[in-house]
Amino acid sequence: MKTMQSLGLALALSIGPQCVFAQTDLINGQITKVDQSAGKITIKHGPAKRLGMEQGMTMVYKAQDAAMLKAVKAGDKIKFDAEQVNGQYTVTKIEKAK
Ligand SMILES: [Cu+2]
Repeated sequence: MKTMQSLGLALALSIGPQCVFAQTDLINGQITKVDQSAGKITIKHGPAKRLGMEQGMTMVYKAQDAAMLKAVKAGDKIKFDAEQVNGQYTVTKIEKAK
């Protein structure tokens, strides 16, 4: 019985960190341009296989919320998340990278 309990604990420990990692699995990038009036942002980013981008590139994303663009500026290094909304690549989350 004791063995079962420690096995369960070991499983919980090994699963935990992976879940945290999945949630923070953002794309690394650097902002090259912010266009607040158009609600768009240009990001030079690394591979984002989840979005079908095998290699790094520079491209324009729509901002999900225009307010997101107020906190960032060209040259900022960021971590971001994006998804395709109505065929348009849209940034859903931006975090400043340290
Ligand atoms: Cu891209």
